[in-house]
Amino acid sequence: MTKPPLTLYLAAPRGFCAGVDRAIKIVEMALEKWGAPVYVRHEIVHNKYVVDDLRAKGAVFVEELDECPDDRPVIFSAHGVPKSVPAEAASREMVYVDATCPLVSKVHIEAERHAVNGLQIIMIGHAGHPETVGTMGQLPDGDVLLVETPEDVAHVEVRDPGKLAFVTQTTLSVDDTADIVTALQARFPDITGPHKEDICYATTNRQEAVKAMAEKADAMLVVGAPNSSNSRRLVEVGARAGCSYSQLVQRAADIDWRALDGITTMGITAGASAPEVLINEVIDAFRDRYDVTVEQVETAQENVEFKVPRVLREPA
Ligand code: 10G
Ligand code: SF4
Repeated sequence: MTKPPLTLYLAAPRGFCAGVDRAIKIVEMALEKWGAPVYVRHEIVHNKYVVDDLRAKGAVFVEELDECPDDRPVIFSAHGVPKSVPAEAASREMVYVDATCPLVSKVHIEAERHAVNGLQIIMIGHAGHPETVGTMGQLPDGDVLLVETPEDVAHVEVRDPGKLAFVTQTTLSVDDTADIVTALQARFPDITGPHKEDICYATTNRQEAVKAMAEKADAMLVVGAPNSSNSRRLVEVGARAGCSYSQLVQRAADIDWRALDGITTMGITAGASAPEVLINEVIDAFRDRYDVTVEQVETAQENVEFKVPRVLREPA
C-alpha cells in the first residue's frame, strides 16, 4: 500500500538547552564520582524519560531535602531552589551540588541586588512552579509579589510605587510577558527591570521557530512533558500563530492519528527538557505511516554551553 505524502517541518532550535544539558551531566558525573545512590531534589528537568534513565543509573528523586539521608550527595534541579534549601543542606553537613541553570541563578542575583537597593520585587511567573518558588525564595517569605496575568497587575498591593523592580521566570511566553510588563509599566512608571524580561535565549528561540513553522503546518506536535512549562508555552505559541491543531506529546504512543487524518504538512518541535531520541521516535512514527519529506525550519543557531561545577570537574 502506498503511503500518503507528508512534509514534516522540524523546528530549529528545538529540544535540549544548555542548562538542561548541564544539569543532566551533573547527575551523571555525580553518579560516576560518588556511586549510587545520589539524591536529586525534584525532577532534574521535567521529562519522564530523562528521569527514568537517571533513576536506572542510581539517582533517587525526592521532592524535599528531608527525604534525603545526611550521608549521601544531593543535587538541586535545574529550575533553582529557595535559599533555605542549600542552607539546610549546609547545616546538615551534606554534600550538595546545585544544578540550577546559570541563567536562573542570574535572575536570583538580580532579585537580591534589587532588594539590597531597597526595591520591592514583583515576579512575573506561574504560581507553584519550582523556578518561581526558587526565585521568590531568594528573599524572605512574603517579600516578593507574584503576578501571573495583566489583570493581576491591577490588584497587586505594593509598599511604595516609586521603589519597585520586576523579574520573570525564564520559560514564559515572550508575547504574554510583554503584555504583563506593559501593564506593570503603565501602573508603576518608575518600575525597574531587565531590558525586556528574564526569558532565556532557549525559550525565545524555540518560540520564534514555532511561529515560523506554525504558519506552514496543518498540525503541530510539541514533544515534552505536561509539567514542562516551556513545552506547554510552545503548544500555545503554535496555536496562536495559526496552527489549529497544536498538541503536546510525551512520546510517539501519545499521537492521536485519527485527529491528524488528511494532513499534508506537519510541524514538530520539542521543549527544552525533551531529548532528541524522543523527537526521532516521533519522526519515525510518521515515517511508518507517511511518505515523509523532512524540512528544517531554522530561525536561529545556538552554540551556548555551560560548564559543570568545579566540585565535579576535579578528579575524585
Ligand atoms: O519549562 P520548565 O521550567 O517547566 O522546565 P523543564 O525542565 O521542562 O525545561 C528546562 C527548563 C528549566 C530547567 C527551567 S529554567
Ligand atoms: Fe537555562 Fe533557559 Fe534552559 Fe531554563 S530553559 S535551563 S534558563 S537555558
